[in-house]
Amino acid sequence: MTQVKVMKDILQTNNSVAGTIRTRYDSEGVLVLNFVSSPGAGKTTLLERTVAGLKNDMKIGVVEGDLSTSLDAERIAQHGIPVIQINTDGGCHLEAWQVNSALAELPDEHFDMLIIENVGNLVCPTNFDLGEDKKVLVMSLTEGDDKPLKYPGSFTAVEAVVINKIDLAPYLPAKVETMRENALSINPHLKIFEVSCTSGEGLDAWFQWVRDLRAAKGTRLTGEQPTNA
Ligand SMILES: Nc1nc2c(ncn2[C@@H]2O[C@H](COP(=O)(O)OP(=O)(O)O)[C@@H](O)[C@H]2O)c(=O)[nH]1
Ligand SMILES: [Mg+2]
Repeated sequence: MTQVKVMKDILQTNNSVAGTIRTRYDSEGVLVLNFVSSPGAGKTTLLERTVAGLKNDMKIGVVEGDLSTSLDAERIAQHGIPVIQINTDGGCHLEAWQVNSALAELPDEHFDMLIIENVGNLVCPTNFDLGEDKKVLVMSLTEGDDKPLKYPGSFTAVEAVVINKIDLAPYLPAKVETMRENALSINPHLKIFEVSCTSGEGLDAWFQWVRDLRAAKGTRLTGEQPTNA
């Protein structure tokens, strides 16, 4: 009983800070994405691809979450993008207060999109709202096409699934189509992308979805000239 109460308190506090983050970035027209996945599914590689594909169209900032090390942040920094690393020191997910503190460390300029890479874990991160517009689950084919059925909560908590590593399909028993069907059987509203972050296959549809989400937030892109009304 006590544990339930403590968990409720933690989530309530988290949701309150997440609400503050959401209100701020809604008012500024900044798109916020939260990447979640098992370790090694390809979150950082998708982030690198996304930054490389979209950084000429929009100003992007990144928050990296990891148990330890700044290795992922170093990968992102190589693309010339502002990035802040959070080390959770054993924590299996990011919480909104950590993200809020990290966002305060980003350069004081207008961003069009912020991407948060959560700690690699298929369960815990999906319980914690970080004030994002969309949670995106990266699921690699190497994890097996039964995972949507085994981790249904992760598929109901997100708006989009990126099925990654489809280049490996010829070598695996897992089938892209089965993973897609299993994911949709859990959550029929999911937007699903089938990609290879290695070959680049399928990424154009992903880029377009992100561009459309950004446009839907309303505010003009950084660097775009205001139109004369
Ligand atoms: N074959 C293949 N490997 C990939 C792909 N995307 C990522 N990887 C590899 O998978 C490993 C884990 O990727 P990473 O982005 O670090 O995963 P993260 O832990 O979710 O951030 C790295 O060795 C990547 O090079 C892909 O589409 N195909
Ligand atoms: Mg990573």
